[in-house]
This record gives sequence, C-alpha cells and structure tokens, in this order.
Amino acid sequence: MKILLITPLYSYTKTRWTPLGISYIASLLKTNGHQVRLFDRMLKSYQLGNKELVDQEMKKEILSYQPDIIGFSTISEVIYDTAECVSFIRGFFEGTIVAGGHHCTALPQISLNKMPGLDYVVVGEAEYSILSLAKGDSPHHTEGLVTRKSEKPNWTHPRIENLDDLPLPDYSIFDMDYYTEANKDTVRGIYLRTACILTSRGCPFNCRFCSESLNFGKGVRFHSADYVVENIERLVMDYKVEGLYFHDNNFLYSKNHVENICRKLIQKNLHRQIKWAIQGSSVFINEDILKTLSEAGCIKIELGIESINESSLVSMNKNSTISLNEKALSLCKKYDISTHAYFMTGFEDETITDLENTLTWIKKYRPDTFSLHPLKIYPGTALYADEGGGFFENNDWTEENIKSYFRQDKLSSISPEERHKWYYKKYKNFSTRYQRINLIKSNPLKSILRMAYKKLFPRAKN
Ligand code: B12
Ligand code: SF4
Repeated sequence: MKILLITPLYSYTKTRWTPLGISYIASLLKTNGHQVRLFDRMLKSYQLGNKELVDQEMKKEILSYQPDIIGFSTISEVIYDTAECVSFIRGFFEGTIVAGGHHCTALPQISLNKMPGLDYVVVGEAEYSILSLAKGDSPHHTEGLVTRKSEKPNWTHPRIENLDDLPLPDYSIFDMDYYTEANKDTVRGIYLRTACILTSRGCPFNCRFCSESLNFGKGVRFHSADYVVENIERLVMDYKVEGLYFHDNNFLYSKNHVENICRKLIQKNLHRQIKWAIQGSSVFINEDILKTLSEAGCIKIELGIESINESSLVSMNKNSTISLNEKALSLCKKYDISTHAYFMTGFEDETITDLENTLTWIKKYRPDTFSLHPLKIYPGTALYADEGGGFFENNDWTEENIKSYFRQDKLSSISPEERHKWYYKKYKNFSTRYQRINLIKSNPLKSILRMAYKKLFPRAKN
C-alpha cells in the first residue's frame, strides 16, 4: 500500500528536532513492503512562506502520489491545522484517513467527532496498528485503532515491550539537509550539525501538566546499546553529523542503560566524533554518572527545573527539589558539561516577585542557556482533568478557539498585562544578553563567524 504521513504546520521553531515517531512508523511500514512518504507542513511553510501555498503543494502531492492511506500526526496546540487539512483533503480524496499522536491519544472518540473526515484514530504507539491497517486487517480487531463504533473498554494502548523489535528509524523520510543543517538551537547554544535520536520511551514520573504516560504507558522501556549505537553509526556515516540530541524524557533514568551506551560509544571511538546532549532529571545526577557521560562525549544536559518555588513543584507533582536542581547545576560545571534550564511560568501561586527571583537565581546558578515557557493545559494530563474545563470536548477546533484557549493564563494570579510587561521589560533583554554571551563563550571562533554569516544570509547553505 501507499501511505502518506502528514505533520502539522506550526510557526517556525528554531530547534531542528525531527518528528521521530514518524520515522519509526515509516521504517516498519517500509520493511513490510509498503511505500511511505512524508509531507512535512512545517518545513514546507518555512520553504514556501505561506499556508495557501503549502495547502496547494499538499494537494498536488496527494493527487500525484495517490496514497491509499493518509496519516496525520497530531499535537493539541495545532489540532486546528489537522482539522482543516482533514476536511480539505476529504473534498478530493476517497482513501483512508487516520490520525495518531498525543492529541488523538488523549481524545480518540472526540477527535473522530470533531474531525468527521477521519476514518480512524490510533492511540499510543502506532507502529503495529498502522501496519495492520496497511495489511488490510479488520479495523475492529486491530489493537490501538479506534473507530466510531469502538467503546472505551474495547481499545487498548499498544505498548511495544521490546523496542529493538522495531527496525532502525527511517531518517530518509525527512529532508535531512534541512534537519541536520548546522545551527545553534538543536543543541542549545552550541553550533553543530545535529541529528535527533531516541533510546527509550516513557517516563518514570507523572508531572500534572504532562501526558507522556498516557502516550507511552507507565514506566520506561529501552533500546539496547547495540541498537542505539548502530543507529548513531548510521547517522554519522549517512549524514555526517557532528552532534546528537537525545529525545528521551529522562536519559539518566537507568544507570545501566547510560553506562552501556557510553561504553559502546567509547569502544567504537564515536565519543571523539560526536558531541551529544540529553534531557535528564536532577534526581539522577551524581558525580559517577557525570564522569561517565563526560568521557563518552556528552556536552550538554537539559534540566526540567520549571520553578524555583518549592510549592509550585509540589503542586505540579514534579519529582525534584530546588536544592537538587542547584546541586545538579554545580556538579555539571565541575565536569564541564554545559546545562540548559527549562522554566515554566503560569503556576497558581506564582507572583511577579517569583519571576524576578528566577532571574536572580539564574545569575547565581548560571545554567549556560535557559528558556521560559508558559504553562499550557494539554488534554490527557491530570491538570486538564482538573482545570481544562472540557475545552476540547465542548468547543469547535477552529484556529481562533484553540489559540485563545492556549493563550489563557488559567491558574496564575498575575494578570496577562503584568506578565507581558515583565516579559518585555525584564526578561527579554536579560535573556538575549545572557545567551549571547554564552554563545560566544561556548563556541570556537570558526562557528561564531559561521553564525554571523548565517544571520546576514539566513537562507545560505553552510
Ligand atoms: C521532537 C518534539 C517536537 C518536534 C517534532 C514534533 C513531533 N511531532 O514529533 C518539534 C520541534 C517540531 C515540536 C514542536 C512542538 N511540540 Co513537541 N515534542 C517533541 C518531543 C520532545 C519528542 C517527540 C518524539 O519524537 N517522541 C518519540 C516518538 C516515538 O513518539 P511520538 O512522536 O509520540 O510518536 C508515536 C505516537 O505518538 C504515534 N504517532 C505519532 N505520529 C503519528 C502519526 C500517525 C499517522 C499515527 C497513526 C500515529 C502517530 O506513533 C508514534 C510511534 O510510536 C515530544 C515529547 C515526547 N517525548 O514525545 C514533544 C511533544 C510531542 N511536543 C509537544 C508540543 C506541545 C509541541 C509544540 C506545540 C510546542 C510549542 N509550543 O512550540 C510544537 C508543535 C509543532 C508541530 N508542528 O507539531 C507536546 C504535545 C502535547 C500534546 N498534547 O499535543 C509533547 C508531548 C511534549 C510535552 N510533553 O508536552 N515538538
Ligand atoms: S519528567 Fe518530563 S516527561 Fe516525565 S512526566 Fe514530567 S514533564 Fe513529563
């Protein structure tokens, strides 16, 4: 069968992170004899400049490729784009249309109702469900596939117990010239030609604002070190990458897993060829693990600090403490591993003084880079159950509705005007200056000159 996968359009993100879920799905389908293509709406919008042109190009692609199945990857914040595409494509396409990913997993039946052009929704890890569909198995007996007739207890979230059963992800489905082009944002603050990779699925924690355990189930499953290193060798050989960004929610969760991968990287001499970055929780950071990481080429750890207000961490069920975060930042410095601190704003008990204190804290503990994201209430999270007000169930999924829902500051007592003022008066200048200095400190002159050239000629190739 011919399958066309489509990712949603969103305002341009600087991090060139590949949608890896798509590459796993594509790989399993191709290994089983199917043809797969990707229409990457975000990249197309970057290349073509406007949505109308992207839609026209998408229609052309569908009419010329003539797929049997079209599959959408969904994300709550951009679900209006998927909804519009489904209805647009239904106007001229009679084949099967399915959707999977985080948003549909959280709201399978509602997604079918709100997007009448959809035939099925796939919940959770979709590789084997979509393969069954491509093989022509009965949708009513396919695990993970939700039809309009499915009743809640009849669908189960598939869980791939042995991740190594999956063939290596297929990166050739992406425009890898674009995704691996050297930049300073994929590994934040360090200018590299980078690819993304995944070594595990799931997260041991359950933060109230996160839906990871809904998508991947409880606990964490791992690829073996052999699988991971084979994947890395292939990326280095095929795409000449000099950096890797690990998408694992918590790369450090299993010491054994980390040590096995690091040992193999050193055995294969890959630690001298690639620099890599991970996301990890401060809970798992100690001298032993940092030494192992540093010897194997890890140059950056991203930490989900979220808040410097202990009560916000507790109310969000965040499994770390401020003192653990402070300790982690100083230990990373000792082992010369750069850090990125993720912060969130919009918690219930937050005040402008807390935001001010965050900047003071940053100056004191000096992560190399940092970012501040508004707290958003996604379906499938504990926070949505308590505070979402059934928004997605009760409203049309139009661009206007969805954008205004995500613009709301539902929990915070800081008014939007106050926050806006603080952001532009205090945060923006502070952040730009701080990160610019870090960029100069963390990159060799050659990279700095390249970045300056790219700033002058943004579309120039490296
Ligand atoms: C890499 C990444 C990105 C990349 C690539 C996006 C992508 N679709 O993968 C970029 C930078 C573009 C991105 C941007 C955004 N992201 Co993002 N991103 C991630 C991240 C860190 C990893 C994704 C990944 O590779 N996972 C591993 C693979 C194996 O899992 P998967 O992608 O979920 O895919 C599996 C299933 O979901 C399903 N599936 C996925 N696609 C499809 C398609 C079909 C047809 C089917 C049937 C099934 C299916 O099968 C896959 C294989 O098992 C996740 C967090 C996470 N750990 O998943 C957040 C995450 C997906 N992002 C999120 C968000 C909010 C965003 C943004 C809105 C952020 C922002 N405000 O800018 C934008 C939206 C832009 C866009 N156009 O999609 C949220 C989504 C929450 C939600 N309820 O929708 C997540 C879950 C982070 C979080 N915990 O909050 N993101
Ligand atoms: S640690 Fe990260 S991935 Fe895990 S539940 Fe919290 S936010 Fe989600």
